[in-house]
Amino acid sequence: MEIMSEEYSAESIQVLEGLEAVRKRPGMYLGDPHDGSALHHCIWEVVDNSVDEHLAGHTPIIEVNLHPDGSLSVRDYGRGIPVGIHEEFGISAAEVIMTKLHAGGKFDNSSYKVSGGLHGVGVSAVNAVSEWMEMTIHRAGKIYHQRYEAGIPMKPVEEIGVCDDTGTTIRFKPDLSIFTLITDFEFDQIDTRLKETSFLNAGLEIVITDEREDEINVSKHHYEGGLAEFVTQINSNRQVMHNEVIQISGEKETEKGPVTIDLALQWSDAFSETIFCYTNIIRNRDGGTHMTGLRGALTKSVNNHAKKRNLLKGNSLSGDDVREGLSAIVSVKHPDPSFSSQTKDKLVSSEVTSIVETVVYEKLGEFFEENPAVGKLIVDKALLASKAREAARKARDLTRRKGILEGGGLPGKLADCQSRDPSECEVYLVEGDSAGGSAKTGRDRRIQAILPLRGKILNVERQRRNLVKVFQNNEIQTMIRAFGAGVGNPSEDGVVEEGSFDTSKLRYSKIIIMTDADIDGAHIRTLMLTFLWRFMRPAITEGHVYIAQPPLYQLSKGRVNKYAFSDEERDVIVEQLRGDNPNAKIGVQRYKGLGEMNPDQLWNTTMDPATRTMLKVTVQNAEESDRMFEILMGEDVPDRRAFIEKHAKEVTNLDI
Ligand code: 0RA
Repeated sequence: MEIMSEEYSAESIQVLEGLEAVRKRPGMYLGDPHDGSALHHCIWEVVDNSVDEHLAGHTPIIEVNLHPDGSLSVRDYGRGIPVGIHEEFGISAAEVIMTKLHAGGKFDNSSYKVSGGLHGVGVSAVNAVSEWMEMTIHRAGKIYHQRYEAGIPMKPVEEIGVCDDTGTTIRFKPDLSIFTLITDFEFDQIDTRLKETSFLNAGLEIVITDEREDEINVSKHHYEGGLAEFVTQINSNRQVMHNEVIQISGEKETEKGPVTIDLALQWSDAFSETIFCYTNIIRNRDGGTHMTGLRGALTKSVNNHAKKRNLLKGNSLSGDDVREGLSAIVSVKHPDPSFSSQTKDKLVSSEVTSIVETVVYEKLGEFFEENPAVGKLIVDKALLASKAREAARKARDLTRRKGILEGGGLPGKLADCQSRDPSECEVYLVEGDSAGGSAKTGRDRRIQAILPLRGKILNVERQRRNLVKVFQNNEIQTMIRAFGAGVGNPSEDGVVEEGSFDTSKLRYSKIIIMTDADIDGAHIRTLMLTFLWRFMRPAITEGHVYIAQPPLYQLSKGRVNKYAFSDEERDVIVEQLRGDNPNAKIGVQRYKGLGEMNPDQLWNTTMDPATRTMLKVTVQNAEESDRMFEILMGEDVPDRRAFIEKHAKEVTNLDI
């Protein structure tokens, strides 16, 4: 390092203390450093600065590159970070931005400076957790550059050349002494998030280039239509009930300054509701006061319209009924928002509820007045939803009263385990009676229960209007009784109705789906997952659902038996068994079904907790999963074909 002025070194001591805090407790500033959240948060942090430069009207494009060396760069064509000497600190302003921990870190609320504001925890926190970072600035005809390692500048900002454009490039490589487990940037996650960013910033073009593989992958997002185009895209595989996306905007002066709201909404024939909420371009996963305002206005205005036009007999429509099939985006810009947590998952600023509610109620009322036919379609759909929900409730109560769901004892088909401690118990859902037989004999009967299910279970995705059929289905009743945790209805934003399904009552901490390794097996597995997703979702989201991995091949040479779980593994093992003798003709048996394995083989290869591998079913993105089940299991055949053709290459076991 160069020898620096005294002033510079004094300053750098403070900087070091700030950086050290971030490196010591990255979770406080950026999220979990092990599961990929902090890793990707770094990207959003850097991109947000360039988005601000776009909002200030200075860059039409942001380019994000994933480099083969594991670093990532973000480039914009804005004004370039100012490089002049900062009055207070006596060093380049750019260096201050890159190294001074943003005052108050993530605990301050200055996330609304539309111009030149650096929000979030600031790029300096990213710098602190980077093995290295490089800043390149094009400004006033000159190129400036500075490199940092673990957040520490290697030299003062240097002039390294001339240019005739302007802009900023930040390139950083995450420090793998801080990030573990998930250490690679995930293209799909980045693509999804930045697509969202460009939808929320109409006109901003974001280009993502993944240079890590030989085949370079480029994704461009540029939506002039903003929120309305976002909704159009969400509904692209659905039959919409009105062609125009309803757009609503409003602004209100508050004590804290002007609050503006923008919404786009459209109903389709889907059964689920999809509502995305944002505050200052940041997604609020758990909604909050903007969501409350929207919901209130929707229920009020649809009911109001229905009554005015005499479309209802008696009872009014519930919020859930009204929102069935709705896709909506709510975006709020607030000068000083409050959130329930540091991760900003839920907006709690109370004044927002009535602003959204008032504006939406008024505008939606006007829309229904001008489009009474659409209004009637929406009311009719809500009425259908209401009837189906009521019928389902009755069916569930009836089965419940008959003791079919609870209290009626365990199903006869279940070979239960001995232990009564759910934390160590697991239940195998096994396809077919013969595989069930092997599993019953081969299991550890102390902790493993076997529930054989016969044939294809009901495709619940096609029974969304006839839930009675779901609750009357034998295999489904059997599962509900065996698990002992109740059952919900497929519902509103995936939240199972209060008290209807309760994971704390689950009799087994692991529900393991074990089907044949063929197409039928895959289909049955998907049917089971569809049921669990729609009726017992917390079992999945709380990590109780697994997929067993039986082997595909048995390879034998003399008395030696080996098992292969993929074609590649088969080839490797065959080579191994051959050893020096290329002519040893190795016995290769392709297992067509679990039933072909004897109990010992099934235990050794698939069920022994000490040696088995299983896949845990996880959900990164509930909305995507909703759409996936809708497309894969729903009525629309062309959609399903298109989806499978698009994704066939990407799908691996782990995605299931
Ligand atoms: C402070 C002031 C100005 C621009 C920026 C920051 C700025 C920051 C970043 C971060 C990434 N890209 C950026 N582009 C600009 C305004 C300077 C002026 O008045 O010219």
